[in-house]
Amino acid sequence: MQEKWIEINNQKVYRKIDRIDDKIQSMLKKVQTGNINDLSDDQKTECKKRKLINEGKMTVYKVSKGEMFTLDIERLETELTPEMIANGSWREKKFKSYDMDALGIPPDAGHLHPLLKVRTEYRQIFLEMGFTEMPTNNFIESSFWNFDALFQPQQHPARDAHDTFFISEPCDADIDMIPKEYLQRVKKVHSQGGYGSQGHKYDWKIEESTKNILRTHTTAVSARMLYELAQQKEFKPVKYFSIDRVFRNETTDSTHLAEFHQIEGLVADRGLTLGNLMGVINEFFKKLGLTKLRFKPTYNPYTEPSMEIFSFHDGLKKWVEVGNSGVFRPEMLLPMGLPEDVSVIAWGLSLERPTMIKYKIQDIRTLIGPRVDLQMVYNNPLCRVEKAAI
Ligand code: FB9
Repeated sequence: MQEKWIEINNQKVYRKIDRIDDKIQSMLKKVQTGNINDLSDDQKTECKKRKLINEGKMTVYKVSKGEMFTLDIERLETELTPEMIANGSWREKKFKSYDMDALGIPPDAGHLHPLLKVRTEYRQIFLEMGFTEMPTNNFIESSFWNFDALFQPQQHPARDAHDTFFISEPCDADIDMIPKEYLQRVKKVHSQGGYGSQGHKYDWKIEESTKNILRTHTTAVSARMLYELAQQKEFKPVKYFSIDRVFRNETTDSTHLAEFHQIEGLVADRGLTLGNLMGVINEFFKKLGLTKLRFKPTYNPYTEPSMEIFSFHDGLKKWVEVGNSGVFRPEMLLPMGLPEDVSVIAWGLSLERPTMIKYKIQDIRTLIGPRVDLQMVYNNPLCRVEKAAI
């Protein structure tokens, strides 16, 4: 009826034409034979709707000879040689025009590991704050300097094999390398107390203190440096720092390895207080762009009081632990021979945590260790510790 082929009158159907011109069939035949361009626009729309045809774009370039067209490739010289100048042949030669925008070939050069780049930044911050770097070139340490000198009792859990790597050969440190009188004072303060302290009251054993280990913190180096300071004829205030590897027998995971780089700063002077400690920590982290710090009381075996350091993470909108700190105990300082009115404030953090944050590294095992892709070292951009939130 729509095509006016039939009409219905008094419920009777009447044919109105003798033959049908089936437009759909002719349209389909054109599609079938590929004569798409014979289709009307309506038919094309109909076919696209029925997904019988797709419409695509084809760009055709018409190429013709330009005025510089030639069949013989004229060799353009790319460099002017001393010989050309000497024999004058440069006169007959054509030179490729110099592309002043061409980038130079990047020279082959070494690349510093991200950790070492961040270490340099932290070292710079300590140096500009007037700190002197401590010599940390001994990964192997005696239990005496790593634990006993810090008044850490011999039965402390951190001293067993679950947390500490013990050296089998040589198993023991040379006892003559530990100053005898000092060793006796350490033994006494552990076992009986002294200097106003009741001590840890246990049977302190020399054999425990000569066991060689991989140092568990760079505070062992701080202890050695403070002992040397105490031997000076006259006490003078010092500011020391260290950034180096420490080893702990921990289960490894995406954020923990059996070793990490500890960053440690300390200030020794007469009459230092917790306020001085908070002040120097605020100054240190301000240079890293962190100005919103909070301090939370905590416990360390060798510092009292001790504080965890937190910084507000603008990105995560939460407080993040950025380090630990405290005032070294008198039971550590006085056996060394430091004057009674000298106190030592110190703080520590790791190098890996800020490095992973800076370089957006999720798994510490892609930063250090046997599975590191050296291309990562090559690709890493320069490290600048700017006013960036952690
Ligand atoms: O580094 C840590 N966090 C951190 C540091 C920096 C940062 O971003 C930079 C500022 C831009 C982001 C995070 N922490 C200490 C806190 C936590 O990551 C913690 O879970 C892991 N800690 C390590 C020890 O874990 C076995 C970090 C490491 C650490 C902890 C304590 C000390 C040193 C390193 C210390 C100390 C100390 C205390 C008193 C006296 C002397 C030294």
